[in-house]
Amino acid sequence: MDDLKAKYLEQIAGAADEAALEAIRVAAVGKKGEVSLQMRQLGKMTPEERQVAGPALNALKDEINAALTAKKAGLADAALDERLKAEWLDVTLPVRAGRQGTIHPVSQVTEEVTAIFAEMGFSVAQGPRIDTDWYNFDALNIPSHHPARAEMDTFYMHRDAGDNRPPHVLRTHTSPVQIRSMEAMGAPLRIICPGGVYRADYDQTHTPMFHQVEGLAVDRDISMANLKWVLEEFFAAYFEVEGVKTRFRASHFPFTEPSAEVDIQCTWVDGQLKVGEGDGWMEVLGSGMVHPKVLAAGGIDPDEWQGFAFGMGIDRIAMLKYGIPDLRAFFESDLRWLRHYGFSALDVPTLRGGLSR
Ligand code: 2U9
Repeated sequence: MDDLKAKYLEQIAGAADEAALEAIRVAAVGKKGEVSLQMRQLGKMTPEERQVAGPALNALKDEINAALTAKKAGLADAALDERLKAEWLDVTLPVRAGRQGTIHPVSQVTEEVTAIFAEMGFSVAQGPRIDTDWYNFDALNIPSHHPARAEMDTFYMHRDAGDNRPPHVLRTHTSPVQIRSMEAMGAPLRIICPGGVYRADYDQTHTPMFHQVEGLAVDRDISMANLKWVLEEFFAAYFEVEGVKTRFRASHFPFTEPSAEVDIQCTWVDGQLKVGEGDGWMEVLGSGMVHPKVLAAGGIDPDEWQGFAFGMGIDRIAMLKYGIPDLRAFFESDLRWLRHYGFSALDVPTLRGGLSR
């Protein structure tokens, strides 16, 4: 037994890497290793012999295992030291000209939208991207077998058999954030919720992750007229024009009643979009008065309060304003694209200083 111990401890001490260490482990204490085979002989011994050999073999096994663990940690430390010596970076170097990063159009437009709505008294609310199906669907008046669930191409999180937690999804819209905000803050309320959302869809105009901004205003006597004014103010500020007419077309969403799809006035000049001019219309968002059941789900009494809500695609309004042709390029991290369409980090959008330069 002393020979075995000396042999393996020496081998462990000399192991050059994790693979060599694993080979030693298998040869010594693996299922068919030398120490394990010795242990199998215990059954053939007399009880007296076994009383001596049993504990000694166990102690030997423990000692070898401890040496293996210690050596493994030592090898990992040494490997890290090697990397730290080889890979280093001088953070005091000056930035190379032309090598500054840019602000992504999605971030830029999120800042612009935030600045405009802040002026109208809306604050920004955020929430988790993984949420329960209750917050994403039920609370928004989309029960289990509602066709809207199937239409949303939802990504469901994996669940192990026997996991009793409620089903979780990647949020398909930012609406669950509004439910959480109503629960946390109650009425009156004025918020916008910008952020990434997920739907299993991929083609020229759809990516599995995209960005939305939704808005919610709850008060005692809020109406569609307030919604129309807020949206027209928003579009004029966002597209940096004097005024924008809107056209409300009756529609249907489970979470609003009545509901409207909203078009903005526009025209095309030499292949360029001009918002707020001409007699063309372009659909840009969905909206409506919050359904009483949805207010109630957020803990707000629908007999006392009412509100409007709207939702639009941030990526889409970014494409419209900045003439970006392909949505998929937004998420490809192509440096040439980012340099071309990106914004300076120093030009923070404000209403007075200018939204975009
Ligand atoms: C609560 C109550 C109501 C948000 C709304 C829409 C209409 C809508 C789409 C626009 C383009 C999503 O990005 S898109 O595909 N959204 O049409 N969203 S009303 O309504 C809410 C939200 C939260 C509590």
